[in-house]
Amino acid sequence: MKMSKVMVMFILLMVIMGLSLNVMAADKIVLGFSQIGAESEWRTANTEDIKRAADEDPDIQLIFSDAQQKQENQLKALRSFIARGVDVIAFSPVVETGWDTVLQEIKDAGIPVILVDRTVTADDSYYVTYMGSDFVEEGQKAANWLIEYMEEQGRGNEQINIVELQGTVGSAPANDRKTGFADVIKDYPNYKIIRSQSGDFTRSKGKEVMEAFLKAEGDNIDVLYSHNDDMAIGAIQAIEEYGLKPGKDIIIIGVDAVKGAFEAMIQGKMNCTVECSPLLGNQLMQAAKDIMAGKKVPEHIKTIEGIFPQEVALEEYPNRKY
Ligand code: GZL
Ligand code: ZN
Repeated sequence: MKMSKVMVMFILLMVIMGLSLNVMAADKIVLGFSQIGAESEWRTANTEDIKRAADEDPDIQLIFSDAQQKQENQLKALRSFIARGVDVIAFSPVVETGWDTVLQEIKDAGIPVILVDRTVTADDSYYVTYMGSDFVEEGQKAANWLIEYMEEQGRGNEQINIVELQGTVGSAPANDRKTGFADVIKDYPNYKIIRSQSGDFTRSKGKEVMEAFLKAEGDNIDVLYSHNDDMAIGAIQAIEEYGLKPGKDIIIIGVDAVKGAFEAMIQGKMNCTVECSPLLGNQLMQAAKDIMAGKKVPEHIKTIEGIFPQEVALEEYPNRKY
């Protein structure tokens, strides 16, 4: 059956229209991001900053997914990004292991990967860059501050009993903050971790575990080292309910430097927080654009961060962005 010239023209027109529409949509980089959840002030600040940066960037279309702290939800989200054919995939892995298969699937689909905030044990050929803090260094900073502080208090040679609230079991920050802290105190035999358990980075679990520590060790506890400020804030409530003074009877060190920690330090209930910045939004958008432009991206984009003891909390508080 001979197709009329009009029909051929019409089909051609449709094809050209389709292609041009495709090209139009293609001018935005489609970035799929799988977020862990909303377990802490840090996490919500990280999410807000990533969404802000994407909204402000005309070249990026963000597809955001919240996994409610479940690895299986992250795996589902990553596979949905592959199915949608996004340009770049980014995620903050809730734990370090269990990603090899999906990372291979993403590699086979030819989609570049950016690790945000936390790392994985999988081979680093599976991702273009890891942007985030050096958690071992954060643990070392916490321990070094404690030793210096105890010296200043004239307690450097006392037996110092420490309880440790660990982050989410299996997560890079929990593993590495534990390692970094232990690395430093191993040279000081009078510093001893007498209890260590996960509070899963949340205030409620931090309070619960601290209650158990107090029941078991009570007045025997000199220091609390908490892998994040949220668990420390939960523990402060437990310490007060137990009848001790947080920040005085028990020296409290947290990590993140969220506003809640500054408020606790200003009240004299917490002694120090090691900064771990969640403000990775701009770096993430820039890395996605550089990757799509074929530019070289460093394999580790390290977050710049400090440490804030109680005595600077009041003056620093107004500058805090999260
Ligand atoms: C650290 C981040 C941790 C924070 C917690 O970069 O992964 O997860 O320290 C958060 O507050 O829940
Ligand atoms: Zn590094």
